[in-house]
Amino acid sequence: MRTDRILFAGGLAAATAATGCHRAPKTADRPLNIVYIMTDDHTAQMMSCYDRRYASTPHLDRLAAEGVRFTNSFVANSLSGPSRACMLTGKHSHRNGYTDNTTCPAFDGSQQTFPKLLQEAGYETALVGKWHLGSLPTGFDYWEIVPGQGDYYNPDFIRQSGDTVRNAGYLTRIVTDKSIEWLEHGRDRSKPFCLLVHHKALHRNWMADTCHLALYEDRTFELPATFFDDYAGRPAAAAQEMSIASDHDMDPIYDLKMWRPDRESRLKATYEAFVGRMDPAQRAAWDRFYGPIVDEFYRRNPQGRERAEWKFTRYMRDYLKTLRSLDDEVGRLTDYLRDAGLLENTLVVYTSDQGFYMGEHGWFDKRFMYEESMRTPLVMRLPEGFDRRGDIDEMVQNIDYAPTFLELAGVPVPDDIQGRSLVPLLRGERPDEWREALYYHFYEYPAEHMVKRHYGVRTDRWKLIRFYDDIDWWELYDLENDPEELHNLYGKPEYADRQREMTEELIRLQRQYADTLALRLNGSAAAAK
Ligand code: SGN
Ligand code: CA
Repeated sequence: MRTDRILFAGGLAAATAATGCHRAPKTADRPLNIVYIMTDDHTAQMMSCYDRRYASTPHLDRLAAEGVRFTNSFVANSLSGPSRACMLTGKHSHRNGYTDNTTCPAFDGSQQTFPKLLQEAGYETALVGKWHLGSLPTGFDYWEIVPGQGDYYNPDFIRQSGDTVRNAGYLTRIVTDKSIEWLEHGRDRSKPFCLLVHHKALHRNWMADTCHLALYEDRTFELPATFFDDYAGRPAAAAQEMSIASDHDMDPIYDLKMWRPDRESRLKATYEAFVGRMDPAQRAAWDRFYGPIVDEFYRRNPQGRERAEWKFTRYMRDYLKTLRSLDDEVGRLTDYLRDAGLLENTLVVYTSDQGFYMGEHGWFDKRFMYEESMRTPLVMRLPEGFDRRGDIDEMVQNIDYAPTFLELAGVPVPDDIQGRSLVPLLRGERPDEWREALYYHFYEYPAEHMVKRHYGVRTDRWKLIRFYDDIDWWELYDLENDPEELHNLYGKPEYADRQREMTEELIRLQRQYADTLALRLNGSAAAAK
């Protein structure tokens, strides 16, 4: 690997020569900037450029309309910390060491990450918002992060000085304010920059800004066809604790704000801590809005199917209200970049740390390798010189961001990075040997939501999953004929050849990525079937 510093007077062109694979865009005399916006739990079903049923996200859609939309974008491990570690390192979880949010105390910040490599190459690097990796950020000239999951209202921020400071206001706005402040006044303008704007929104429990509380109250939403799934043939799906219908899993008080002094729940105290952060005006607006809904809920006290549907409606409305701030704030940041004359020379990326269930299979949350949570939205507004527009259909994964940013910056991609640079796709090339299969491995069990450990492989049409640990269970899906993944074909004689091919592909990827734990686990009798 080449680690020497690249000088930016003609740096991009120099790097082109060094790597031999970088056709310099029009702006070759100016290195490109990167603004990497990532949200939390924002799923493609709730982004109108992907799905028009529920949400309207004009500012996000505009990024896609002015750039590209990835139609097959996936994560390697559908959970916040692990997903962030994959994107920082360009490596699968078993290689970056951050496999889950509960047993991993801290991301090892001494390892190679793309911000560090950009910084070494002369970039100014910054991070604002959610980090969620236990340790403090490394590789950034400037950072300001929320502790853990952060708070929507009057959030604390940890600063580089080590101080924790409370900021008045609503988090999604504050993250944008701080980002713009750094772009305007904080950075060294003689250098290209890479800014990570990482929002807490739309993480549970979907607390909207007071100015958006009244929105969408007239909206109802068609239930997903699989809302009342019976999980036949899928014991791990049956064992999860992420059901909207269950008051244990989706708590009416905590998740849906149905707080009343005489009602108790597992998460009531957590909710009280959240609203306890509000100032009197915020709290008054909050209570004014939710008060009548709370009264009506306990008066009617819906049960069974009616209760599940009522919960789904409230969940969807709260999620949409919270999304409204996010879309507006992405618009505000993009406008700033345009007004400051930065947009033409900047790659703007928008993605989420994973997808999310909006009632499919009856669920909220993520974790599973099933489509809704393995997928993640990904759009990019491209800098001048990249003429690709519209959809990119190749399968891409969050381990690809690091090599993409490095190649765009003219920094050689180290050999141990497992992702692939998306730059050829952004240039409109159609590499014949693009990857044909994706690898996935989820580890957080036993833990909240009780999704069992599993790994698997996905091609454009087929998906093979193996759940392990306190279960040994395989699933095979035909995504073309069964996009909702309801019919487990594993073990059916007519699919024996397909099953063998997919098992071979799984082992091939585990070898390629050196997932030694999984390879060892494959040694069980089940794998040999
Ligand atoms: C919290 C949430 C969970 C969520 C995890 C992981 N519970 O623990 O619902 O699955 O985060 O989310 S809560 O009671 O704290 O809201 S992640 O996106 O950060 O991985
Ligand atoms: Ca998340």
